[in-house]
Amino acid sequence: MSSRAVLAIGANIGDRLAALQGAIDLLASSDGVRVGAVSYVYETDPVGGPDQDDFLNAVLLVDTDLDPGDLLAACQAVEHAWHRTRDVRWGPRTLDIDIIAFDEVVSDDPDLTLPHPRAAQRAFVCIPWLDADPEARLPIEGPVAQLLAHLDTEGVRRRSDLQLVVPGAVR
Ligand code: A4P
Ligand code: MG
Repeated sequence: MSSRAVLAIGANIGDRLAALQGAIDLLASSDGVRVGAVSYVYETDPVGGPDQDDFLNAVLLVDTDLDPGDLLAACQAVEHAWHRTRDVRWGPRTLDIDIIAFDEVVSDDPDLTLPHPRAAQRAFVCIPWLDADPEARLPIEGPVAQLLAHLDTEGVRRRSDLQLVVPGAVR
């Protein structure tokens, strides 16, 4: 049986748009992963971590036959393909892929915490998630539109000049 997962992608080094598009392309070609809706692209002020450049962020919905752990492994393989290094927590990165939610799964496993523990506080996740799914709900927390009403959205700017494409999707 197929599951629905919500993935947040972000990049703030190098060709950021190419990294986000590359993530979509590689995920779409991963066994057991089908990419559905993709949000608009947002330029976002960095949250936490050292002084660093702005991010591009987006959210995608995927249908998957994988279990959560195998989906995380697939995401990490895609990060690795973009030469992601892990030097500084919350530091700059060529590509970050977080699993925001996986069906209604709730887990406090530090290797895969579901839903993502910081998603509800992050406008750079909630705003694009609502593009991809206006009815989005975060397990435990509730409707994403209600969460967003309490967040500072100033640092999240839509880049209408940039567009992500789902391979094979009819436009
Ligand atoms: N991990 C646990 N739960 C999850 C999950 N739901 N999805 C584990 C993905 N990974 C999860 O992640 C560290 C470990 O988290 C992994 O080994 C995995 O098993 P990482 O990607 O290696 O390191 P990280 O991303 O630096 O740490 P973390 O805690 O995931 O950071 P966040 O919360 O992802 O924050 N500002 C803007 N504007 N835009 C951003 O995209 N991103 C971050 C990173 C900070 N500030 C940002 C942005
Ligand atoms: Mg991460």
